[in-house]
Amino acid sequence: MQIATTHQSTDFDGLASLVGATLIYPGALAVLPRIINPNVKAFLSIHKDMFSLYRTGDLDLAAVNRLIVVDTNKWSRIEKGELFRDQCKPEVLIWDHHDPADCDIDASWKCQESMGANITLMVRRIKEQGAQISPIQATLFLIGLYEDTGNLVFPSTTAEDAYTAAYLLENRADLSILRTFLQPAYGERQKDILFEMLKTASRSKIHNYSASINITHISGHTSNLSLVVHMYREIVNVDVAVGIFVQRENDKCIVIGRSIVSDLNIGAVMRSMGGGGHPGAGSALLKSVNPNSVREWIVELLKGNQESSVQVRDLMSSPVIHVTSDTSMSEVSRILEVENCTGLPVVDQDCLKGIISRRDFKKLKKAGQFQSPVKAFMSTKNVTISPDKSPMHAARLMVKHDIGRLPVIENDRIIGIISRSDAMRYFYDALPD
Ligand SMILES: [Mn+2]
Repeated sequence: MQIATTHQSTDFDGLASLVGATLIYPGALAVLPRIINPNVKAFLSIHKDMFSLYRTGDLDLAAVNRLIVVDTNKWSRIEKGELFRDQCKPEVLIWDHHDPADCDIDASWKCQESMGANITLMVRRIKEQGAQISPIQATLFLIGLYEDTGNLVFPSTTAEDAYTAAYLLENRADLSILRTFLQPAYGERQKDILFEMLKTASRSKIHNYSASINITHISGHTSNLSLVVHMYREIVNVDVAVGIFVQRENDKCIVIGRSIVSDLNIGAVMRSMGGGGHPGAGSALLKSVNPNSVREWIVELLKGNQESSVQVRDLMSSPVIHVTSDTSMSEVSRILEVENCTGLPVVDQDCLKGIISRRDFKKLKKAGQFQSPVKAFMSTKNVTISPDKSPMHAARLMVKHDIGRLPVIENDRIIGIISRSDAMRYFYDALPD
């Protein structure tokens, strides 16, 4: 007997991959774990008859000679994983899109590729085999794909994910059904907690990013707290939001974080606390802790381990094309022309005195003033940056002050200049080697 199975707390990508496996391996039985996500449960309560799904209890597991594992690479996430690993020992095949380095399953065949959704890998094979995908299957596959890629906007999304979405739409995936089930479970309970959090919301600065770490007391099981934190971050409008949910009755703290800046890696913070996650999202579960200490701990972790790998130092231009404070305005005008730039730093003995830009020329009233030194016209309220800051920080300063370049200052000396285009080049991955 061959069976396919997926991780516990099955999400749509897991269920889609499970159904996908039955198309790739006709004859394989799809075994659904006992614990599945609430929205998957809602989907199945309506679509149950459309898919033949089994539970581990329905089958004689000793008779399993081939196990197809989809959307996970760990024994611990598979129901009866130990039994398969230690006793039944079937031939194992893996289809997974998580980091292969985390894989602890010794499989005889693997398809492991980084992809936004696992179903993308499986649809590739289904297509090659020429198997038909029904509109209901296409809908389920697309829900899985959209859920794991955040509607194709998560950074892990690949071009192949997007092509696969198109292919599933060609196969008549139904977007209105998809919307019904992808709509997250934001109910009364989640709303109450969100409102509670907003009452005590505060913002602070960590490495020039905005952060909000909130402590809220909850009681009883609440699903979808991660959605609450996601909404909280958007409403409070911070780069990083962390919810510390205190459950008095069982002495637990559920910590859930969201970050939209790569310099503050939530996954790394949660791993330090014994949890896990991605750079943008993560969680941890702590027992017998004081929530205030947890908050301080998170602040320390966010401050400590987050050093942007690429710094302003790596992107700045140096040496700096500049003028000195007694350079005449006519000479400045000529240099701006020759260098084809809109502004220049004014530097005396490596010290920044000011910035002169094309718009400062409006201050010139009489033609004779062209012979006056630049120091009379330059602006002296200069926004600068230190070389160890991140490109994101530089970009924000430029947007905030509406300027096109930032002098880079170290030990009171100008050591370079970073322009808007330098920062943009970095964001578009054209970083010089
Ligand atoms: Mn997945």
